[in-house]
Amino acid sequence: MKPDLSTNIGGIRMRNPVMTASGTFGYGPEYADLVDLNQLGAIVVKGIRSEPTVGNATPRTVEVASGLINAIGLPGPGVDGFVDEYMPFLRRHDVPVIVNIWGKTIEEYAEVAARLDAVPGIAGLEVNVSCPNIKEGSQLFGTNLALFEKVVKAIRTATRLPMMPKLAPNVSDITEYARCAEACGADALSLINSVPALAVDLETRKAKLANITGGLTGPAIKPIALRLVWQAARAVKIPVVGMGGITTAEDALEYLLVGARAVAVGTANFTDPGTAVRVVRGIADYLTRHNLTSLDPLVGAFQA
Ligand code: RRO
Repeated sequence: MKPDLSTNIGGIRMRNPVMTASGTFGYGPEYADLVDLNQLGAIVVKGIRSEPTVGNATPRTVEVASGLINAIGLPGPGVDGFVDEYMPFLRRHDVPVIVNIWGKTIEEYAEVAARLDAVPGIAGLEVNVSCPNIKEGSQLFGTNLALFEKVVKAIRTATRLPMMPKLAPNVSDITEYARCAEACGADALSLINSVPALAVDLETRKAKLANITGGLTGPAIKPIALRLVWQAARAVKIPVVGMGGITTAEDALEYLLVGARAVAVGTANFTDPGTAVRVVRGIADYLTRHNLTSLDPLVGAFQA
């Protein structure tokens, strides 16, 4: 018998626990010729704010040992552009669509959440309070607990959609943010965003990225993310989505063991767009080999 891979992330029902991480999968159509989107647990689209945005100067990405540093700066079509250009395509698929949202002010976050609330076909919102590459607002909201609380409360008031803040890794106590999100009405949590980082060019003696600093992702950050997901998941009852360096089913299973109810594949999409689907199959094989019929006995089974 095939194991049941389904999971429920704060009201978002997923056929399997593997979603795509925001910023690594475009808005869906970019990957549709390469991946059967209906086999994914959910699609999380690149961050959307109220207005179209151009993003940072190039170079925006640099490869480093076991990872990638990016400073893309959130280029995007804005709410109206996203809804007009991409939602008709996404609605034709049978996969939950989670929209990652951001803003430069608390009012803008709330406005974006309210406008998306009225759009058919959106399963939930991921709130990006942790972009390392935006000077105004966004980064600050994820590393200052008082501002984090305000933004989560404002979004809760603005929308009935399931809502999950995406936590920053560079805080001294992740459990404070996890508990605060839960207390402010978040339905789930996702973590981690990228780790603030720097790459230096020896010849020019300058930074390799135009933005100077960027966010590190990929296998290099998996152990950092696992520790944070473990701590966050133990601190709250709401479901946690774990991500950071997932390339194989084994990586994903480690996140489930430390308490994640779902995972996201990010940087690996750039080298192998089929990663998420491969991870789904690998999780199913693992359950079968261990005579498990669902994910439940695995989630949080890690013994410290
Ligand atoms: O667009 C980006 O530069 C970016 C964002 Br919004 C984010 O949340 N995390 C990241 O690594 N890059």
